[in-house]
Amino acid sequence: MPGTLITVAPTGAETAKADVPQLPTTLEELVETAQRCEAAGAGLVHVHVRDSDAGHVPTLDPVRLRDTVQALREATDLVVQLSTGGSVHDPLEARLTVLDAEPDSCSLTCGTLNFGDDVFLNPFPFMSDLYVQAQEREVVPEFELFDLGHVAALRRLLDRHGLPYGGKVHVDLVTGVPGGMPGTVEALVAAVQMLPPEVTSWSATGIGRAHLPVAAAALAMGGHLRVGMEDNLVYARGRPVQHNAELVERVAGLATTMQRPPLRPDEARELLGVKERRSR
Ligand code: KMH
Ligand code: ZN
Repeated sequence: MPGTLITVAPTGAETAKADVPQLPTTLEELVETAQRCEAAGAGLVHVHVRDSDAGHVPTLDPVRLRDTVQALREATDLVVQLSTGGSVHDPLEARLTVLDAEPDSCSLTCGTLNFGDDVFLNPFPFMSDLYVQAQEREVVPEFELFDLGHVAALRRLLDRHGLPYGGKVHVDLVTGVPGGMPGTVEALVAAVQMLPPEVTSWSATGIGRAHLPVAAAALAMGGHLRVGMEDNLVYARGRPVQHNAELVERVAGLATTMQRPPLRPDEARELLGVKERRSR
């Protein structure tokens, strides 16, 4: 069985810096986090950018996005994935412009869902536009599947537009969002059983306290892992996460125990079929 791709999602768009000061939101904090997570076993960083001049709110500012990709590429070998989900308040048009920053990879959510008390909007025409533009720009999408209907929508997308750039199809099964599939082993098994045959690798995310059982189940089923403060702020009962690297270290240990040690960034690049954009 192959090793384990560990994705770290260090920031997200939902948590306020004022509530969680250890959340990495500045460029310096993000780079330091990426370096420590790489050393702990991460192969990919899933990035949401914040505007540190304006209360650390989520932003899709093109200059900040480009600077962030460049800084992470210079400081680490991690696969750099930009979120095209942004925050629930970002307009669809702005979310498409994320590709202008030329990341290695971009997230692509395969359907609309309730997201807590909000709605995370992903109509099929938007998914199609994003997918085709990613193909044209040679950016590898990671399909974010929050529900079983999203698995079916991925099949529709692949039928209509063919394979992504690089020929690999990597999905992340996101469980435990209020409005999506629950963070249970049963939901994970159902989603994995429905994956289209084109899927070459999958990872799983459990939101909040689901992150550990979902990680353990994913490892046992041959899947890869995503952890990070975007998804979970509690390391153990009564003990907040102090740094994203703690979460990476813990699942890297679990993966190693399961005889599926963390993939190095170059192995992650091969797994996902990303284009070589580093100048070193
Ligand atoms: N922040 C959520 C609304 C993604 O990064 O593509 C969407 C999200 C998914 O986090
Ligand atoms: Zn995200």
